[in-house]
Amino acid sequence: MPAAPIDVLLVVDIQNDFCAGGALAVPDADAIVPLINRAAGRFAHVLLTQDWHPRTHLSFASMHASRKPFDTAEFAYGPQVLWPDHCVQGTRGAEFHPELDIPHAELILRKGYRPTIDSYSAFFENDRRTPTGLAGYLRERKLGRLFICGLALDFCVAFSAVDARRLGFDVTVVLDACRAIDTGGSLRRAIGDMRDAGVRLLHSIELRGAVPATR
Ligand code: VGL
Ligand code: ZN
Repeated sequence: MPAAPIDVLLVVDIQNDFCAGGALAVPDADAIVPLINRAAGRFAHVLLTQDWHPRTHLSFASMHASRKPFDTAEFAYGPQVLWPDHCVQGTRGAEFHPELDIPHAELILRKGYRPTIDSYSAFFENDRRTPTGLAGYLRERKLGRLFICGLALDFCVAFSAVDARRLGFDVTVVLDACRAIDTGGSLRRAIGDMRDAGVRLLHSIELRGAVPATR
């Protein structure tokens, strides 16, 4: 019999620029940090993602004359939302929230570092082709049952969850440990896409039944 898949918590983009006072602040983002710290305590294996852009990233509205943040532009790979400059490599805005407290996190996966390709998903960049390497990492370590939380629910969390399902992982999103940007109908679309892909959605209280306490 094949061994049972191992549980892992993927904590997405809990960085200053997505929190209060940040360049791309997600409403009420700070409220989820204690929930995530508590959830992480249940998992033996936790991975973090970090949005990590060069200063002149093409997803920044500032790179496009006469374009504003939250406009949509046509990129080589299709439509792309233009963002305020955020999570620039080596800046305070790109650092993790000071109250994020997960010393046992095993991996920090940086994404969005290619100047002309954005990367919402922790698995594939927005061209939907360029892999980040995370699928191979998870498979090699037999981390087959993913729980995902963080920012933003309608972009990096949802894209990661849907890709993980397509790659054959068992995927649960912990909804109350996420917050959304919600621009141009993105939140409705993201919830629909996750449901269609077979992503389980639950509340952090339900982790008690879903994940045996390992720490
Ligand atoms: C994100 C927009 C741009 C996210 C990252 O973490 O969801 N959203 N970069
Ligand atoms: Zn970004």
